[in-house]
Amino acid sequence: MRSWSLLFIIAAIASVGVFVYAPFDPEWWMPHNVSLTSPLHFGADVDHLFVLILWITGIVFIGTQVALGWALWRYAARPGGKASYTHGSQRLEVVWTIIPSAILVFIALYQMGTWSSIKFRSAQPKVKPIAEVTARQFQWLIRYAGPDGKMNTEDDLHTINDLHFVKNTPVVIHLKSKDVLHSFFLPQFRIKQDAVPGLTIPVWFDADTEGDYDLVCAELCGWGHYKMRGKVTVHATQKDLDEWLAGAYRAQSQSQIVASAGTKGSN
Ligand SMILES: [Cu+2]
Repeated sequence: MRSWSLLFIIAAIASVGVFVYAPFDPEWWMPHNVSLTSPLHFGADVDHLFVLILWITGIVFIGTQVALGWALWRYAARPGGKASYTHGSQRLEVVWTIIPSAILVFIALYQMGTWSSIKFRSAQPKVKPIAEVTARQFQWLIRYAGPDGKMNTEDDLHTINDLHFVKNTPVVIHLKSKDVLHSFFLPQFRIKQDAVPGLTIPVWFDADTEGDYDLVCAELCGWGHYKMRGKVTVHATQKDLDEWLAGAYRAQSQSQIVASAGTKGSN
């Protein structure tokens, strides 16, 4: 029936509208990007790739939807109409196999520079890791070097779901997992890296705006996956970060004193 073809054509027009609107208003469909102008501005590169792929898939999508709408309308069942049988077109099949393959090869080559600057160890900034981030069901355990400036010593500072650093400064963290696969995901930084049990994986990034951002797990890691959510605080200056570190360290020492006094009391 022709009226049904109209319904499907309207659905296609609505989806095409969404596609056409999306590249002109990225904040509508992607989290705000805080890594556009900073020294490690992967955010801008990743967004460029997103939008490029959106244009390619969008144009193909519009083309196929127009063809679909035309076919629905042109070949809708009509009283007295006769079905015609066709074996298809081999030439058409070759064309629609070669074009997508060529597009895929192009994207694979085009993104290589961005991929290597985010993932290749040779691109890792030569700075001391600011923290060790260990994923476990269902928390991010974060360890900073304490006052001695060294990691894995008695005076380390431990926080849960709370990562701090300074804007416009390259940040390196060491990512680990205690149990299963997790994925360290900073949506506003366009950074995503699996945390793999048994491996220590360096991850680097930075931000150009101070503020609070999300740290979430992007790998379905168990029943509590949804609550594996942390906070990233980007400070304006090193002084602000040092003040926060000192305060957190004082709070940790105090709770340790209280805890040890509690144990002594109960003995
Ligand atoms: Cu997880």
